[in-house]
Amino acid sequence: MRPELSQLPTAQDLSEQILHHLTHTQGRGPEFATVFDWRLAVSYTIRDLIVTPWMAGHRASRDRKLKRVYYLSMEFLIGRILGDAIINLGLDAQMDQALATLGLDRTEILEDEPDAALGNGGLGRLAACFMESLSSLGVPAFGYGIRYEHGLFRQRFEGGQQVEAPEDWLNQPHPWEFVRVDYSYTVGFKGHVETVDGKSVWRPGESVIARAYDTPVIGWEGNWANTLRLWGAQPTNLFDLHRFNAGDYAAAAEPEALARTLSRVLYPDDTTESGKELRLKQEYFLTSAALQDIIRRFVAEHGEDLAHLPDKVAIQLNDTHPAIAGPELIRILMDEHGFGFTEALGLARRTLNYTNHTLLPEALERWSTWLMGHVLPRHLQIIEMIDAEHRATTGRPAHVSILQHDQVLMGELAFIMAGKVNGVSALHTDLVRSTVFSDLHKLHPDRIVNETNGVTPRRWLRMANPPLAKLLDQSIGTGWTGDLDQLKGLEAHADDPAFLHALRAAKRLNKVALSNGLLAGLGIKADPDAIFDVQVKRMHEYKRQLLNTLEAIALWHRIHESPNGDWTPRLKIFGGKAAPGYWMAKSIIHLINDVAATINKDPVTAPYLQIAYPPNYNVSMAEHLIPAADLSEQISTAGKEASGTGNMKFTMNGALTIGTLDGANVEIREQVGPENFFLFGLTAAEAAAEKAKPGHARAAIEKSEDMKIALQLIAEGRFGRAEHYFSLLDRTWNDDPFLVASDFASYFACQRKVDAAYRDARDWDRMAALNIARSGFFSSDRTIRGYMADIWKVEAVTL
Ligand code: NTF
Repeated sequence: MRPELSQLPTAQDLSEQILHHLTHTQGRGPEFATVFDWRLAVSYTIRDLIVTPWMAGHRASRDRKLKRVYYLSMEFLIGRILGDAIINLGLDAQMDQALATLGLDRTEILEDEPDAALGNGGLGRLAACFMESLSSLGVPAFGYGIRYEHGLFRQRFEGGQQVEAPEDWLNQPHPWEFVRVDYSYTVGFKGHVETVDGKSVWRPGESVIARAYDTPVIGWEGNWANTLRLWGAQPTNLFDLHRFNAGDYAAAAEPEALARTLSRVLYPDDTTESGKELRLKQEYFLTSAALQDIIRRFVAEHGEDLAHLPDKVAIQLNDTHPAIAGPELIRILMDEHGFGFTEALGLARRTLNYTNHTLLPEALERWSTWLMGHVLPRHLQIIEMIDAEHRATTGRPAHVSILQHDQVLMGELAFIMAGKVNGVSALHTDLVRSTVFSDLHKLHPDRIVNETNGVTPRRWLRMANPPLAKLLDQSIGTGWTGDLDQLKGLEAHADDPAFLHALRAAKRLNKVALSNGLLAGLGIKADPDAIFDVQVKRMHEYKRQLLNTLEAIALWHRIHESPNGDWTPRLKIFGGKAAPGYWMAKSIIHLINDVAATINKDPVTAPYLQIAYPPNYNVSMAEHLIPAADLSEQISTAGKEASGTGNMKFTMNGALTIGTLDGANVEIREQVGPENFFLFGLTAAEAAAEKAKPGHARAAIEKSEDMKIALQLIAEGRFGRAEHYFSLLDRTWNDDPFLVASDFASYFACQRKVDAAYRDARDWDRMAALNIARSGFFSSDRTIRGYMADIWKVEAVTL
């Protein structure tokens, strides 16, 4: 335990500070204060405590001239901040006491905070876990992103169908951020390139101001805090006074409206590239502001000579979204600092690194050359120079290049401009080497490295699962929170009936709490002794929520055939949003809701099978669902899920996985042992071969009576109108690109093994204990250490 812990505020200090902020920051007396006022007062109290280590860290990094990590990401899916900050500061008990003396309800206060939903799914949540681990390890780092006024849309269901509404987390004061009016940068777009004294000069045709909003991210034990710096767009001229005075108020406000659209909304799509000019502008807005800020800080600390940039700066590009950083850094070095092209290129490559998060071809960003030239004319020239240089130095033939078919391939650009390129699980990295980037890998065999994803155990175990955290503390001590490998110590308890009993009791508490929530929210009466079988993630065909749904239908049908059979009760829980324009994913949502509506009111099957699909799945909901899960559904078509991180959270929380050999499932199974993992389905290689067979879907359906019946029941209109599902059925019979049919029989059989295993409580609990004990590898602390050693070459600070 750190020495300063004794200097932490007492419960009384905290309650005094809360009252102080209530009065002096919120301007409210306790007698008039709402939950919101109290929550803000509590947040400011906690923020005050973060500021001290935060500033100390900044000073230390600056004074010691340390190398820093800069994580550029279009998404940071942070969720709520307050609960996590209290825990990381080690103030859990004191705060509980303080709130109790003030007569406040802790849960009510914590749940009043809106989720900061500045991301879609895995990529954005990984960035948030990384920020927390960077602080927990004491690595000097900045996260750079966009301060979207509207995060990911809110989802509700009408007639079983997804309806989207705007999210408005900034419609109320956000107590965690500090606005930095002095850190504002101009970001240009469009215009033309001139040659002045033999040098290229870009004259942008439009510009906006990027203004910094800083949120400190406190690490475990409160020793270090890094900054998440989000850029908000501001107009260069607030409004057109001339037009205003002429009475044209709408037109007068145009410059402001135009600028603000840049940071208005998060693109609600994670796995398809979007060909929108606004999206390209957002990407450049983030990148340009971040690079200007990085260079300003470098010059302030190390002087004007940017030749040393790679010694002090490691930039990580989270997917291709900020890949324009390559040409932008070269532009700054050449056009603004007088470097030659080759030298600028070399410096940029030693500074930049790129993480690939998906192999799905539709997700690999590409921009039309026309659009790139229109929005960023100078960058297009530089991209052409990068491409020419690369082909000249590697002998790469002209038909494979960054610019192909009038498009700029951002993956190629990111790869060519990166010192290191990493995949996010062992399997994914192998596939990055052998598929999307196979020819670049041959030219640069040392460039691709693997860094298997991880998640922060502070949020996903200590905070989300208090009953389990308490049991772990009692069984192996508290050290696991900062050193997840210590969970290994649990193996010694895996055969101890008292421990297993306590483990079951902890899980049951979570299941009861969730059941109460489902009853209140959805009217579903869940049996806490049923298997809680959970699939939560973005809705996407490759993740195969359809496979899970068809299994439910087939099971329902089988129970009907022998209602007196020995069935294991199961509650299937789904959660997830579909991209608003992704028709097929929306159709699957509709189907799940229709199937749930029919099955849940069937008195014959009700004791054995229920389906719950709470709307608006987000980080906070995940914190409730994951700790209550017995079974984690990780059933993507092998070769499609780059890693998965939800799979790791479930494992840590003692859920067993039913899964394919995909993404990090492979490593989870290796770690926990194949006997503690429910494996089914084709491997990545088998899946690729299967897809190549003509008529694979129909052939597989014909072989599985259960699948055939499930499809038949949908086609008969047993779950809402059949015509809603004609396209879905047609696609499943005739195309089935994600091999639902080919894996169905294996999945169905595996689920029956799960049923049988769950009936042996003792053995199930033992498997759950071993899953927890062997999940230490999936801490994002381990991942960050990997990036530090293999990619960034930075060290943690000891204060
Ligand atoms: C996601 N990619 C992958 O689909 C997940 O498997 C992975 O765990 C996370 O990244 C984090 O690495 C994306 O969200 C995107 F946008 F790249 F498709």
